[in-house]
Amino acid sequence: MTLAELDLTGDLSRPARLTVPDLLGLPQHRVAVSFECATSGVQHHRFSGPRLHDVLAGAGPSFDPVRRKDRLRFLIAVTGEDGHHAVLSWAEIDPDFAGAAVLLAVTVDGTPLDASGPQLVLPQDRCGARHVSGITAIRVDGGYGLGAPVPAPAGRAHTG
Ligand SMILES: Nc1nc2c(c(=O)[nH]1)N[C@H]1C(S)=C(S)[C@@H](COP(=O)(O)O)O[C@H]1N2
Ligand SMILES: [Mo]
Repeated sequence: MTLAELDLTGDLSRPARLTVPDLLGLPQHRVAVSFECATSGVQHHRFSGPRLHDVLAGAGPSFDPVRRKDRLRFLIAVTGEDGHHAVLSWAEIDPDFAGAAVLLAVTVDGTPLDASGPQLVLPQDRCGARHVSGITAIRVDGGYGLGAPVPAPAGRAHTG
């Protein structure tokens, strides 16, 4: 069996190429979710895997950890093998902000995702559309590439 690989890139000190066995090295969480699909109605699934926040924090996002406001400009862009694409904000999964228990699932309904790749699980979403499956890339972006201003020197700004 060929292991699917996921490229974790962007504003990170430790970008990585991850497989499901790599993700099994982090604390695993289980969740049962129900979501509605516009075309197929309500779906129920059980997922397990690490928290997305744990995966990304391990890759060293390039914000100032003591300035909470510095995290607010970060987004997380998730891409599936078929090109399906969704973004989250960093604050959505940060325990100091919305703290959603988003998982990077490595099993669905007991079936390992080693070959097909991990799936995004968002227990807070009513709709299923952001549950991107077969994830091939996650990009963390602090916004400088999108024209965000460079932050004020440390010590002058409010810490948030
Ligand atoms: N890669 C990928 N993931 C995807 C989609 C997709 O088109 N491509 N569709 C989404 C939508 S619209 C829904 S409702 C759920 C469907 O999940 P299910 O197949 O388990 O019902 O997957 C989501 N994840
Ligand atoms: Mo859907």
